[in-house]
Amino acid sequence: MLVAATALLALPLAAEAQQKPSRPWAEDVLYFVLIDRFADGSNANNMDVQRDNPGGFHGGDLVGLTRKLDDLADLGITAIWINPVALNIKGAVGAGSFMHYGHHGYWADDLSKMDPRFGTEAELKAFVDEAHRRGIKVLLDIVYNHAGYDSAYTKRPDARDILRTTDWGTCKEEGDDITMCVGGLPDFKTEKPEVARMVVEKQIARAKAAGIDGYRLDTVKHLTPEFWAYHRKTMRENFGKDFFLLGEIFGADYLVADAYFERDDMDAALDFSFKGETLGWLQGRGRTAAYSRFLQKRHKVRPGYIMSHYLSSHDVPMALGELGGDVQKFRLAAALQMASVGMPQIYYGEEVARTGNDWPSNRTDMPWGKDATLPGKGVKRDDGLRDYYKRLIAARRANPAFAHGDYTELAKDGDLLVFQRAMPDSGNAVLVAVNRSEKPQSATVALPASWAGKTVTDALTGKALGKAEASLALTVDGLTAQYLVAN
Ligand SMILES: [Ca+2]
Ligand SMILES: [Ca+2]
Repeated sequence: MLVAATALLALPLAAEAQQKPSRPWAEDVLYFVLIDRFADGSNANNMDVQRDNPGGFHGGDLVGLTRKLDDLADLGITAIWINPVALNIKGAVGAGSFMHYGHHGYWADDLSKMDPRFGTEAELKAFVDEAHRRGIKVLLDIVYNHAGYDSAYTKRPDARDILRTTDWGTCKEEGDDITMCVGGLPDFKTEKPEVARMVVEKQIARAKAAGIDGYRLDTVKHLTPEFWAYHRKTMRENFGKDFFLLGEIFGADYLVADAYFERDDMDAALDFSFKGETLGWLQGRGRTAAYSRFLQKRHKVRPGYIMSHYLSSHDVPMALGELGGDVQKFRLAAALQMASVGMPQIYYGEEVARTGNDWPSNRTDMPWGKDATLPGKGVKRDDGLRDYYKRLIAARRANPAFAHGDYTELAKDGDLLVFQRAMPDSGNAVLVAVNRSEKPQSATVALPASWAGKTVTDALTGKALGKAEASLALTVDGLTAQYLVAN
């Protein structure tokens, strides 16, 4: 019944482009979707679907994703990053039972066309309009650095002028960062202005027609600073000054990303440091004081720029898998993520305990449980974890101190970390307490002066802890996080 109702609701297309959400990017909670693995909304675009092959196409598309927007709005996320949608190669890499196809969108065959497996340009626009109607922004993933294996580019008469490639459409992984073939993928010679224009301009019309809010930029460190300067200028000319650019500078933390921010090449970068530090601390590696110092240092990001911190992605093992399936510890990781400065990024399905670990199992189907949506129909999911994520996200959105506040360490001895996120100007403050041990831990912490006379409440449970005084004797249960607020 639920499925039939949502299918009907998604049918009428928005008559006009919806107004873009005006929320500052620093306040967004991002959700990253691999379209092929999320929701199959149309059989008509299913070609070569092999749901038993972890490297195959599983049939998900933009129509299916659009039908799930109410579900994502209910989770509380405010922006969605979708994988590249340019036409991908038809062939596969690999042999036997594991043939790896371009189901992820990163192996372009023709940048000027859209991959029909994901949908049509009209369906992309309908998805963006419906997202905007719910206050959700859309980031489109864009690859400028390389083409897919054995793509149509390799077969062009001028292939050697535009690509580092061989006749068989792959390339040795050698050279420097700029000229190497990442993963053996033929490298576009983007240091040539005409090639830079080709890869950039072929993708503008589609994004413009759809009303996309910004790009997630792939393989940033494999293109030159001159390319990124040209790119920023071209984006602003075409989309206006607010078009958001989130770069994947592989391995970067705020220090590495700063060279790009200093030149204003982009607005934000993926934070490759958060996951390892956080899982390491939760697994008992390293002292609480050192982890607290790490969280504090993340605030040193250049003002006006954003680091987007994740726990899992399509390029790294799933965090829950790395924690050995320990959902309680994973909850603590999510609580730390939502309490930290930057743009938290949820990788599809980790909010319902999607199973998987390292590639290719980090790209499994979105678990839909009893919902009849393919390809993840019948796949077990943890709705209790989703409820927990809803509470984390709601608390983050209700308290601007999470996005904008400073960081003050309050307790860092043993296994209990307590810190304050506060905005001195507005008075909004949150105390975050996370206990990584299995036993209850206690600490006495100072409370913000602005809390005097108010009731201290744990925003995650709704439980009142009493009237605020100058300090609070806090006890946190084993493997538990608290977000203390005053009201
Ligand atoms: Ca489909
Ligand atoms: Ca390159």
